[in-house]
Amino acid sequence: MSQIAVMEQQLDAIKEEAKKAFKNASDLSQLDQERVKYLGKKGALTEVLKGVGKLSPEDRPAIGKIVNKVKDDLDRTFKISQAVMKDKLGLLRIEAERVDVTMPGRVTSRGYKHPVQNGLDELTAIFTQMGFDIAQGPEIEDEFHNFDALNIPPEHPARAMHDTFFLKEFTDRPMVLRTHTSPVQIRAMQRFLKEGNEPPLAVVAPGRVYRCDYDMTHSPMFHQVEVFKVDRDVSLANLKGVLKHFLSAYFGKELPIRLRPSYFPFTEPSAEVDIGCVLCDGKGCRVCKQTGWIEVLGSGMIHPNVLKSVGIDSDTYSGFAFGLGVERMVMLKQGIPDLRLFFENDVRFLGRMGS
Ligand code: 2U9
Repeated sequence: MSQIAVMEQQLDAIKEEAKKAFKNASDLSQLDQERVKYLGKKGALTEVLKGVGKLSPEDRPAIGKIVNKVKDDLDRTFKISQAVMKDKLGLLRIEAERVDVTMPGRVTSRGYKHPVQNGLDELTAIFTQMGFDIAQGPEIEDEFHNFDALNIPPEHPARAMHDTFFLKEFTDRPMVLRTHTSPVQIRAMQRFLKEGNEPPLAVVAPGRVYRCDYDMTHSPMFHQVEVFKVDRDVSLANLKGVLKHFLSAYFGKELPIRLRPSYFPFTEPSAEVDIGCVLCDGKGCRVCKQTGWIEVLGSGMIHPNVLKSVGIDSDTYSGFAFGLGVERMVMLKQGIPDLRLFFENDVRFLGRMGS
C-alpha cells in the first residue's frame, strides 16, 4: 500500500472516531476536550500532518488537501454538536425553571385588627355619621379635668368610686391616669370656646381609661366612648333619640330601649340605659337574668356646674351626655363570655374574632 493510501486510511479513521466522540460528549466541557484531542495543536490531526514531511514533494499537496478537508469537516461537525448541545441545555434549564402559573399562591397571614379596636372604630363611625366630631386627649390628666370640672370636688365619694391611679409621686402637682374620657370632653369644650366659637358642639371621645380594679368583670385598663352635645334647647328627648338610633345601628337591628333614673355627679337628671336583650329578644335568658333587659350605658343632661366650669352659660345652653364601656359592648354584640379574652392575646381568639 502506498504511503498516501496509508495516511488517507488513518485520516478517515480519525475522522469517524472524532465524529463519534463529538456526538457522544455528555456536556460542553467534554465536547471541548474531544475537540482538543482531535483538532488541537497536539491533537491526532497534527500528528498525521507531522508525517507529511516523510512524503515525496509531489505527494505532499494531495495529502495536504485531504488533511484540510478532514479538518474543515471536523470543525463543522464540532460546531454543529456544540450548537445542538447548547440548545439542549437551554431547553433543560427552561424546563427546570418552568413556573406553574396555575398553582395556588402561598398563603400569607395578614394579622387582625383587635376586636376592641374594631368596636371602637364601629362605635365612633356611627357618631361621626351623625355629625359628631372626634376628640382625643392625654391619658395622664390633672385633677381639674378628670374630677373638679366634672362636678366631682375633692372630698366627693365619687373620687373613691373611680378607683383612681394617682401619680402624685412623679410630678409637682397631683396627676392621675384618666378614669374616664370625660376630661377629653372638657378639653374639647375649652378648645372650642377658646377658638371663639359658640355652641352647638357635638363630640365623640373614644379612648383608653384606667381604674384600679381587677376581677372577673373588671380590667385596670379598658376603653370608653363618651358622647355629648351642647346647644340651645337640647332635651332629654334628643338624648333618647340619639341613643335609640345609635344602639339599633350598633347591634344591627331595631331595639327597644328604656331609661332608668340613676345618679352621676356630672349629669342631672341621670339615667342608666337598657336595651331589650339582644340574645333572647326580651323573652328572658341567662344573660339578661330573666329580665328581658340589659344595661349598656350611663347618660344624662350635663350638670349646669360642668357647663359653668368651662365657661358655658347654663341658662342659655343645655346638653346631653353619655358614656359606655367598649369591651362590654363588644362582648354583648359578639357573644364573648369573658372580659379577660380581650387582654390575653391568644391568637386563636383574636384570629376568630378579628377582621
Ligand atoms: C361631660 C359631661 C358629662 C358622660 C357620662 C356616664 C354617664 C356613664 C359609664 C358607662 C360605663 C362609664 O365605662 S363605664 O363604666 N359612664 O355612666 N358617662 S354620663 O357624662 C359626661 C361626659 C362629659 C363634659
